[in-house]
Amino acid sequence: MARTLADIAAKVEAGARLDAEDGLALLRSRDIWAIGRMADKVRRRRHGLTTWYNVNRHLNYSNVCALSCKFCAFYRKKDQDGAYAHDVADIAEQARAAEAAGATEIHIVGGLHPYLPFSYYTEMLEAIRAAAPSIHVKAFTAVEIVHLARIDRRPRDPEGVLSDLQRAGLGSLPGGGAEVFDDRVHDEAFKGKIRSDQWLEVHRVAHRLGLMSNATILYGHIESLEDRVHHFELLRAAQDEAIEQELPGRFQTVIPLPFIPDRSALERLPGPTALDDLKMLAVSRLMLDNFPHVKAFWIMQTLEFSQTALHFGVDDIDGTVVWYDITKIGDQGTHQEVTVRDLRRTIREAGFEPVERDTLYRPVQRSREGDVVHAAG
Ligand code: V47
Repeated sequence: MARTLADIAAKVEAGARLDAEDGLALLRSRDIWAIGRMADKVRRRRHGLTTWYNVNRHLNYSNVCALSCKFCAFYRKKDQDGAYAHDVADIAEQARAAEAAGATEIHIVGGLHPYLPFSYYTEMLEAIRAAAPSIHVKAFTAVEIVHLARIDRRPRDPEGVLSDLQRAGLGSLPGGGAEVFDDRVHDEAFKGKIRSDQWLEVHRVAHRLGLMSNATILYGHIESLEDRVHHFELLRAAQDEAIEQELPGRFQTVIPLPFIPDRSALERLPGPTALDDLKMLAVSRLMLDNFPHVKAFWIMQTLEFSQTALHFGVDDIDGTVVWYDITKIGDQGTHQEVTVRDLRRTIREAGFEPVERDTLYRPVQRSREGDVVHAAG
């Protein structure tokens, strides 16, 4: 018999785990209020009214990429107009400026640069540590980690790469590059990228080494609803395993990313609607019952939308951001920033309580001047 929303609501009420059929029924349903109520219930059970945000800065060290993923408008080929790769000294200076402006985190990702040596990445981390010792470096997607394992002259595996990066100052892994865990979609929209098994393996290794990490799902392009549910199932199983094995690292946060068609090779596609966006955030909360946090990334959804999303399972908004190059809607430039004041007002106005966090979700306390005085244990 087909699963009804009432069946699912009863499971949610009882704190029971949803299965793939439930996930599919939720994604197929048009009853956005019923879905929102369930997600909000689970969110409030876990976090009450607390809504996290962070003072961060995103940095894209290079847009040069060996791949040509159809959904991506960010990459350039090495000699193409607009291709760039920042010097280590420039990156360290940006980290210093970010720290001086009060950021607790720098989020660094780039394309798969075909020629930069492995030493560029370790030197980048060391230079940041010297220039901005208090800043947490969340950097390099699983895709970049596998790329680094391939480019080094010594035979490497992701474990060796991650250990070297960790020694040089890497603090955690972001959730990018997961796209949708399905081979058909992979071959059509991001052929050449690592597949789901490798993405999950890099995160497993990171967790073994004590690194926290995040996970994304890129939806609203050529994937099916079944593919989305399958993606959630694989992420949930990976987190179950980390918990069962008591690994020192875990997934902290899921970030559902709506596909932005602008300037990509899939520009003819319409991209997801706002209702689909709300549903994906809510279903992420409901399916990923072992992920503590669901994050709205306002860069891709707008801050106004993120405010509504707080009623659909979201407990976290990333962040002050400042610079972002990977996606731009319409004629937006690279400078994309919100102030702490706007973030807090957005959260408060929705009826929630803003709490500044560091990357590991410890509350940050600041002096009246705005200096970090304490990130509680
Ligand atoms: O890996 C690329 C995606 C990701 C497009 O871990 C696109 O805290 C939509 O992963 N439309 C980068 N998405 C962003 C990301 C992220 C963002 C915020 C926080 C965290 C975190 C991670 O953006 C890429 C790719 O999956 N992406 N092109 C596009 N056209």
